[in-house]
Amino acid sequence: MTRQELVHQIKTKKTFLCIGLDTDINKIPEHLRSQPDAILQFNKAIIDATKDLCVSYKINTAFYEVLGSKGWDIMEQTVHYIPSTHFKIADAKRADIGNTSSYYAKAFFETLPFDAITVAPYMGEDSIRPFLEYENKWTIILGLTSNEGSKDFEMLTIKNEKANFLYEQVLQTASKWGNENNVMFVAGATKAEEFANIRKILPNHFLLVPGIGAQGGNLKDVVQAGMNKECGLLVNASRAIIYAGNGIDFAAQASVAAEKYRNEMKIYLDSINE
Ligand code: OMP
Repeated sequence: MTRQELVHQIKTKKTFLCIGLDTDINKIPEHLRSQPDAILQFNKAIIDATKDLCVSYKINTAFYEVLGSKGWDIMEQTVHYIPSTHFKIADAKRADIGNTSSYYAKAFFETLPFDAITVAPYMGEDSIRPFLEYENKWTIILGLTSNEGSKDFEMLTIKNEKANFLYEQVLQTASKWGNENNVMFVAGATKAEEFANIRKILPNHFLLVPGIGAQGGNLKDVVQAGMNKECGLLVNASRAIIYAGNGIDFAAQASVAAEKYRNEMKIYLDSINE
């Protein structure tokens, strides 16, 4: 999907919500659990109920890999079920030596029809380059993550003339590997106090923002410091939406939770279009 198409979807649907399909067999409603294709049924019901409220779905591969080959098959069927209008993210956090990365890229961009993949920048440019060679595909590089451990490396003080923290150096260097049309960065909603700083370094890039809902990040804080004239944000919630209910009406409950976020996002989007 191109940047133009993504921005068009955001403006038309008045939402920049990304729903995380972190589907866990232990958390899905009991009435589904005994069925052989429980996770696929769950995902399909969630997608049917929420597709008008979001522009993107993020499949965290861990929740599928844990099930072995069956899980990989469910992931494949799920990504094919997502409408072509939606931005499909493989949250796989890959990147390796170039030769290996080229097969990760092929796996997620050719064998599977994802629009984007999350990658770790630690191994440097040659580990990311193979992902960038695909036209109209996106590489989402971990910038400042939402977890506690971000302080261990990402927030290390490095103090050179351009950066105070290591994550800033990552944003500065890695943004040059690609461009605003094929690179996004992860910025955790729990780190909203750093968003103004992130926007100084990357005024135009899209940011994938996980961490609202279950991790306690706040949508308003993220938007106030992080939104740009094209929106520039994909805000992800996984557990807060997909497990909003756990009865027969779980999909309707997920839709209610997604709609709450969408309604708030609509107000913010209207304010940049005025
Ligand atoms: P919830 O906390 O349930 O909304 O899930 C958040 C999702 O975003 C999970 O799939 C995480 O693996 C992912 N994530 C983070 O929570 N923090 C990050 O810094 C980066 C990611 C990610 O790359 O998506």
